[in-house]
Amino acid sequence: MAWLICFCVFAAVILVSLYLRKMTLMCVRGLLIDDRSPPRLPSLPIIGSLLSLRSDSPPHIFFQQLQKKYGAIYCLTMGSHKVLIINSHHHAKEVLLKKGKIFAGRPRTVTTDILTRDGKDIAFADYSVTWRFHRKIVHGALYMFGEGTASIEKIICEEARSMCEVLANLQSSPIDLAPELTRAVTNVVCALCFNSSYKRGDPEFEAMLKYSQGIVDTVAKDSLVDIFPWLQWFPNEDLKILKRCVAIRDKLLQKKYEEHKADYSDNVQRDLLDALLSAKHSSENNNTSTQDIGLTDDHLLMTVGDIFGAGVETTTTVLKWSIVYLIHHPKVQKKIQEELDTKIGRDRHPQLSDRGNLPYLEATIREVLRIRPVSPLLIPHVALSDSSIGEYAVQKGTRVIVNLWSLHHDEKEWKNPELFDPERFLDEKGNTLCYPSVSYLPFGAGVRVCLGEALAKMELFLFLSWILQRFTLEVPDGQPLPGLHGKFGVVLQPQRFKVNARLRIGWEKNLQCSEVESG
Ligand code: PLO
Repeated sequence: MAWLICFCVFAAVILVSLYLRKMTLMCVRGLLIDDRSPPRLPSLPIIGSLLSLRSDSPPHIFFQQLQKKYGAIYCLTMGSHKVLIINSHHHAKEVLLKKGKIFAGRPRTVTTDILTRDGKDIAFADYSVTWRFHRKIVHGALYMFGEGTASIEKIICEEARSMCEVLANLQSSPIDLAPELTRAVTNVVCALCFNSSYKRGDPEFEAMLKYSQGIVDTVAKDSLVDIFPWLQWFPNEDLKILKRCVAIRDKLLQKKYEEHKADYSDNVQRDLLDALLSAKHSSENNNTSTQDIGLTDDHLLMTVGDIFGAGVETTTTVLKWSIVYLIHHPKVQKKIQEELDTKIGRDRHPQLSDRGNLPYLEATIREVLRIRPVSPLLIPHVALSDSSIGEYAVQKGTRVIVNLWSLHHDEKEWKNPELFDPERFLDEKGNTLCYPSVSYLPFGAGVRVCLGEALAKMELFLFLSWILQRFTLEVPDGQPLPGLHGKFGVVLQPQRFKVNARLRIGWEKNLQCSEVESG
């Protein structure tokens, strides 16, 4: 009996001491974690920080304003997800570059899952072996059919020529340039992805314009349904639009896919889709399961859809913003034209080899990308393991939003950040390009950096130089200047506006011969 009592006392002592040890450890850890947690917005069960996020400003501007109260890095809760908002370039570079692999995850959301068949694309797919493999193929193919070839310059110039012809024929009537710009940019991406192009008024192109806008308006903009996924089971007009637009896009992609499969040959690779098909065939020949490696039909279609969608919407948006700012700043426009007149003249069209000779135009493109970044909040990242940012601990699964808008409008980094001033990217003499601040990441950085950066820069340079060599863009008489705020979404688009594209003196006759000559 005595030994039983002894045993019970002994066991009780052990249990109590173990319990106390665990409690002490938890307290210490809790203290440590709390100490190392960034400032936090108030949060309630279920709805999270929603009440503190009510604002008339779009998210990128509101997040920038919240810095005054919470500092450059703070956290909030969206539904059940912890979200960190990064507003400084130090922290942004730690997330994107230094710890790029740790923060390379992507959240799954209702709208992006609809767009990408549950993350079978590149931009919105989570980090995985499949994702890495796809990115590598696309990277190679983009180089093979775009950046790395002379033919892409020819394609862009041909589209620029056709666009200028349309503008010349619409003299003295105010026009919405958006459809023409979009067609030109679409045809470049179409050549790259599908080795095809669209003529003006092609019904398939008109359908594409519509579905793409529907997707931009409804996908990945932190709508309530992405925060509270259970809302998808209630009537939701945006989700209906998104599903309808995605269905139209998928039909179009499927058609291109079938056409490519029908006349595919192992010996000729015509475009990105052929490059993907070739990778699929070689893995099938090697008896590797396409399921395992992620080369299913769904993966191929979603990847092409991504490149096509990104290629069209991003470059078109930057071109539109460039025109908005050029109309607001006629002096900048005039300076670019003077540069074009002296360095190129009227006897030939601009070429990629002129890029180094037109610093003022390049500086203007950099300034547009600074003042109106295409994607002001980038696409959210997710921590794939426990880590840290600056002095703060970050737990696995935390979502991280890099507010590019704050980086590009940081008063400590940029003089008068609200001012449109291309000269900030030029040295004192105005001849040499420079970066006055490191707080500048228009294409993101690191593991998830934009795949189309080089192509986009070529297109922006060629389209803008062709247009400004021939035309002066002005706001039509009696019309207000286009708005500068834009519409927040997965890309920050300017509101619709009309312009007069007036042929410059001396170009009335010159246009024809310069168009025919290939340079
Ligand atoms: C644009 C509308 C298209 O129909 C589908 C599409 C695919 C890829 C997306 C793109 C949209 C918007 C811009 C995105 C791109 C992937 C990378 C790019 C989000 C939604 C940016 C800016 O990160």
